[in-house]
Amino acid sequence: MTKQKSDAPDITPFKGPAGGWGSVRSLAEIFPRERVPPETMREMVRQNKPDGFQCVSCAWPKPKHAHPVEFCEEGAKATAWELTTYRTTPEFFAQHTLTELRTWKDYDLEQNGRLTHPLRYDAATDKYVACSWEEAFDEIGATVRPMVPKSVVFYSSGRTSLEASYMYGLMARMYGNQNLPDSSNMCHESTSVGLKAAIGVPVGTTRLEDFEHCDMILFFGQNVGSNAPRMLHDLRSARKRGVEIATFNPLKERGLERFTDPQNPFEMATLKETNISTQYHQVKAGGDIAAMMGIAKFLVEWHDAAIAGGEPAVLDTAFIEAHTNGFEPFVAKVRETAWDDIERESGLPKAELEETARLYAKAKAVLAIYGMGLTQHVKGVENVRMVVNLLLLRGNIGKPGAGPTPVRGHSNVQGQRTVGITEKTELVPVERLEAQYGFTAPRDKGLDTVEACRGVIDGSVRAFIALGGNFLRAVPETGPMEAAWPNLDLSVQIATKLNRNHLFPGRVTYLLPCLGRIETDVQASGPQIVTVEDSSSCIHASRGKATPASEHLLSEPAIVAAIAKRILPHNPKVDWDAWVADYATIRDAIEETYPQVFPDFNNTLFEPGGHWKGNKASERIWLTESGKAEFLTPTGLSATGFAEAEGRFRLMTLRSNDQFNTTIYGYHDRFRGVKGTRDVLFMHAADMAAAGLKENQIVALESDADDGIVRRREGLIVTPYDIPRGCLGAYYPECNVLMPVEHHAEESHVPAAKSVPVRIVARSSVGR
Ligand SMILES: Nc1nc2c(c(=O)[nH]1)N[C@H]1C(S)=C(S)[C@@H](COP(=O)(O)OP(=O)(O)OC[C@H]3O[C@@H](n4cnc5c(=O)[nH]c(N)nc54)[C@H](O)[C@@H]3O)O[C@H]1N2
Ligand SMILES: Nc1nc2c(c(=O)[nH]1)N[C@H]1C(S)=C(S)[C@@H](COP(=O)(O)OP(=O)(O)OC[C@H]3O[C@@H](n4cnc5c(=O)[nH]c(N)nc54)[C@H](O)[C@@H]3O)O[C@H]1N2
Ligand SMILES: [Mo]
Repeated sequence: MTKQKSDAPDITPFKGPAGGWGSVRSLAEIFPRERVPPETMREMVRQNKPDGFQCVSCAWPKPKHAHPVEFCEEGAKATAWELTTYRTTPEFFAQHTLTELRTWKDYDLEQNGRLTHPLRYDAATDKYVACSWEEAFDEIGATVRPMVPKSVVFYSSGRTSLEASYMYGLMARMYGNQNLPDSSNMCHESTSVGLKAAIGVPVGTTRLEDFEHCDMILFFGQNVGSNAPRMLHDLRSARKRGVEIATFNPLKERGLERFTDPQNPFEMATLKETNISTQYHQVKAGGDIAAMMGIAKFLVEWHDAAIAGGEPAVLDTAFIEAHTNGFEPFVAKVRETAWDDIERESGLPKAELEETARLYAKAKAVLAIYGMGLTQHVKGVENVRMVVNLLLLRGNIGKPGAGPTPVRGHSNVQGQRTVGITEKTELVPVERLEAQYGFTAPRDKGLDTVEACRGVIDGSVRAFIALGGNFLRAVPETGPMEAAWPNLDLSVQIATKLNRNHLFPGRVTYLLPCLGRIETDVQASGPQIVTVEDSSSCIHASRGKATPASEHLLSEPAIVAAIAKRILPHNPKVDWDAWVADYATIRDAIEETYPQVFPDFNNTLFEPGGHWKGNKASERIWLTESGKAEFLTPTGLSATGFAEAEGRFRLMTLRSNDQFNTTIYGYHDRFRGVKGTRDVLFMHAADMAAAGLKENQIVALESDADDGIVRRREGLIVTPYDIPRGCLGAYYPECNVLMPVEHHAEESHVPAAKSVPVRIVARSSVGR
């Protein structure tokens, strides 16, 4: 394995559409890059099919009638990443200390290939050494059993199946805590909190069919071309029906502008493109509450005028009357908010907001699609509530073609919450679990991601077990977190590839390699399937058929069961071994705990398009305290949570088109024209001029959070870009070092990664 260099950067604007020949060329590079042989590539046609495996990339729903090849460029990358023929073996670890590996880049660590053996960290040599599974489980058990339950954290990343997640949550509760932070805590927790309070369900209310019934789409803060490319097909069909799409995003993201379907020979041959957004509003980072307030203000003004003039109403007063609560104070706030403030905070002229309001006022069914651009702010929950406010004004929830449509991240992140991966007691049927398994479940709230970080830093967290993910790299406050990690008494990482978190050992440290979802999982009763829930609450079976990367791998359910058996006293009501022998029995147990959500679970697994678990808000049944859908009066117009100050910028930490979260596939962000580097700082030319900066100049960013803590990211290449003034863009996770752990969404604790207060420190210049 040779390490890929990230120097020789080339940053030139990309002129092509999303999809198209660029995507085909990229696909042609992906499989050779991972040295995936042709017979393995055949796995690709089984991706996202009812009897195939569910893509390990994003959570976008899979259609009932799959395309012959139901995957996208990003899905292909994720598959090739898992099926790579590269291996990270005990021989590799014999040659490299962790001190040395910590100087490697994220890309090089994972590109080295799949982990093959269970490993124990040996402090004397500073190396991982192969060990037996029994040795690993026994020492983990012996370390965890005497610990204070509250000092142990059970993290999970949203790729893990419903089966493994259910067992994992149960294990934590039987052990005595709900310290179950997961990647959702860094992602759509603002949605789970915001939608639950507003409409009584923690998830979106729409399904793929709704794209066929909407006549307008509001699109906030989601980069569809890179992060959910299969949605481009749905957007394109909607556009072909004449659906208007009004997009709010500080950056002109290519997937939101133009798309050529790589699966359509005619489009490919003729270079035909579909324009996706019919309006594109480059809102300031953190300016969405203000923008939505502006739209609401037009609606209210037009409504008042219509009523006065005897014209038809603009607001859906019958719906508001019958179904909502809190309308009066919200509208009072809308009336009293000044246009000057709306324009300043959103960064958008009134005329642009009027364009969107005009469309919205006449649209009959509107989808509101959104992603991290709304959730990862200090006022992330208010952003989500504001989306609901807008929808409620015209009755756009609970009818075909209308409703909030959050785009979830990891392929099973929504499902994990459904089966008990949560730190919040009210989200779990504790009494049922107690009756089913004969134990007393903890009632104290557990640690979420932010609280787990605090605990690692202050030393109150003593053990950290991770079912997937790259926690240390994904969370804020990289410096203090890396410094504190070695103080842990136990660090256990269950993973498929080596990542940076694995290079920070605790006193006792194990790195346990598991099967990926695409691989065959054979247990005592034969080959197994697992299940996942997509963004639209549809549950799918997934059957892996590829040969496992190593004969020493165990499945996630097998690893969880083995740990559970070591850390818990014997309980005759939980037969961990029987569950591992036949995952259908885990699904029976899930059905017993959640009879309403999973009726007849084992017989609904292969429904085309997945089995919809239902959604009360989509039937206009509001499971809120008032029994109505709730308007929320926002507390202010800015979502950033910090004041403007001289020299202070709002940094958005972004994903490239060549990464999956902390997994870096390569150094090419095709849609943004970046090649050969990730050390880019996107900046407005006028801001560059005002700060006396030149293109390609190397600068550092420093945290400007007014908390006296020095946080610095060196070596960024200043790049003029079409971005609102006062805003900066740079890549995650390399910029997490700049994020204070206390800079998070107020109610949901999602780290506020889309408006990090920073200032620029100029260093030297470089030429091209
Ligand atoms: N290929 C690939 N697919 C992925 C992932 C991946 O890394 N790679 N990650 C997965 C996961 S876990 C998740 S959560 C999703 C993430 O997918 P997204 O939700 O698309 O997340 P980001 O890439 O962080 O980009 C957020 C978008 O919001 C915009 N934005 C930033 N700040 C604001 C703001 O204040 N207002 C508005 N309106 N927009 C703003 C940015 O310009 C960007 O276009 O994708 C999932 N799918
Ligand atoms: N600054 C900033 N920070 C962010 C974000 C941001 O936009 N900006 N986004 C946040 C979001 S939305 C998310 S979801 C988090 C992501 O946080 P995580 O979910 O913790 O991180 P990932 O990068 O998805 O995890 C990658 C690792 O998962 C392991 N893995 C892959 N497949 C499997 C598998 O099948 N089983 C197991 N056990 N392990 C596997 C591999 O070892 C790989 O190295 O990051 C968050 N952090
Ligand atoms: Mo995510």
